Amino acid sequence: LKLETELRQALARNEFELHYQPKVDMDCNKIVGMEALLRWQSAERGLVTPAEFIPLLEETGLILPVGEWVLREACKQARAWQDAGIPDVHIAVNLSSLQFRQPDFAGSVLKIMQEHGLDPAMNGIELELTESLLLDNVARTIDTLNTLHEAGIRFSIDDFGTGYSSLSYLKRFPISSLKIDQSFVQDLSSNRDDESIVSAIIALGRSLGLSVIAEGVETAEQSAQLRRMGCDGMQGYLFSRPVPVAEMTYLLQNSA
Ligand code: G
Ligand code: G
Ligand code: MN
Ligand code: NA
Repeated sequence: LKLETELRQALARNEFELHYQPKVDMDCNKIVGMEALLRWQSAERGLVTPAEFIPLLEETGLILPVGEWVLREACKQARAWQDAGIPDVHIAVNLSSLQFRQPDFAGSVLKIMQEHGLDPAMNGIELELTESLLLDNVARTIDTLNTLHEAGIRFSIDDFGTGYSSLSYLKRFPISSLKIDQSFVQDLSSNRDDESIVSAIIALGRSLGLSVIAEGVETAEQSAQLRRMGCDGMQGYLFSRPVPVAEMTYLLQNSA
């Protein structure tokens, strides 16, 4: 069976699921949010990670219905956690450029939140955008971001440092946080260039009033260094891998 056909069936058969990876505060280790990461639970292939199928979803346009499913699922889960008395859950959803460029993307996000009884200003759905997505048609990007921002949606820039963000654009986008790409975190303690880049991103974030989250934090040493450098939060295997919903619920219930 062609992978494309399998992916269409996966959507129809509801074989996609979201795993969640906590973002934690650097000082107190409290969970301050989480990133939703798409997984495909295939009968034939087992658990498939997105690196293996996102490119094809994008090529075929299937990312549109799948991306909408992701948003709905994240909203459904935010609703469920709220109903279970877990407050202030903040779910970050990754967006593809194709999705973001859909006519009235902003309206469709707000509609999905409304359908789940979520007030965008109260119950954080955060959207993770890449630098290349942001810089493709800046005028329209700002328009879409502003519409959603005014309703209370927050934005972060994913994989920050790997793209081409001009600092002047950064100031014009209503962004709340920068996520330092994990490639700079990996060798932080031994590589002076990485250390310089990370410290520059933290300084930039601070001067623009953005929170800075480090990705791919795997060791206590990296965590301690990032903390000394003034990083606000971290995400990575040190605290938790991306986990299924039941485990995430457990983590939330037991977060300091
Ligand atoms: O979860 P890792 O677990 O393997 O994710 C690999 C890549 O897939 C990451 O770059 C991540 O941004 C992307 N990704 C994960 N979930 C989604 C999603 O729901 N939508 C989009 N567009 N990308 C996703
Ligand atoms: O591109 P994006 O940042 O959205 O994707 C995050 C990717 O990083 C996912 O594939 C996720 O599973 C992976 N990831 C999360 N934490 C760690 C970590 O501590 N180490 C490594 N190597 N990968 C991680
Ligand atoms: Mn991401
Ligand atoms: Na990233």
